[in-house]
Amino acid sequence: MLIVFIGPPGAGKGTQCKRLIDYLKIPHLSTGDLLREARAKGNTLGQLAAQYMDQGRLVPDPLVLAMVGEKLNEPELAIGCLFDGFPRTVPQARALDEELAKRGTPLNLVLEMRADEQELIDRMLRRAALEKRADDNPQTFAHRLEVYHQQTEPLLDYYRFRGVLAMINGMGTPDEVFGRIQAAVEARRATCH
Ligand code: B4P
Repeated sequence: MLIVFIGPPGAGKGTQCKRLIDYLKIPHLSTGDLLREARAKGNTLGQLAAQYMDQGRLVPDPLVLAMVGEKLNEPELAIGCLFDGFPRTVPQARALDEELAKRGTPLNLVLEMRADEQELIDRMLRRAALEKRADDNPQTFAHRLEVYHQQTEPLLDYYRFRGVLAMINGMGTPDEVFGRIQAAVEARRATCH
């Protein structure tokens, strides 16, 4: 299955992807992880990306698409993939659709993770204390939420129109949220066969 996770920062995309990888045994592609890896290596992409990430802005589409383009051609993605935090803009979604259309493997499901804004802020503060990520501070986080509403939410209509969108309530324990995701995945699987 080819599944996209969309949601505001802290909605639990990364957390739930880890569980779904174990459940479905398919590869995972997290643009956030790839960008943080590039940053840790200190290469040109990483240095450029850091300037955007630290301000809570999206990394420009051409940089993200160049980075993801190579990965999309890897043969193991033919069995499926969990796209975590990608696409985040309509041009990214169009580029992904074009690539998947060339391979004749359209997206099966887009999971929209939703959670109350105060809960997102509380999670970010807890993660900030543990992981010390440069983009987990109240000011940057507020900007990341604004960017989500402006640039990423339009994707929801894009995918609703294509009939692949499912809303997941991201409130509650990670186990409770995963139960809802499992139900949505199984419902879609039943219609795929
Ligand atoms: P991401 O790495 O995608 O990060 P995120 O939105 O903060 O996280 P996520 O929703 O995965 O939350 P998580 O599970 O970790 O992006 C970071 C930055 O990279 C972006 O701001 C942007 O600059 C750049 N970027 C990435 N992709 C891009 C793209 N395609 N285009 C352009 N720029 C891009 O959960 C958060 C915390 O909550 C964790 O500590 C977790 O333990 C906790 N948590 C999760 N679920 C919980 C639950 N049910 N209850 C309690 N706590 C929970």
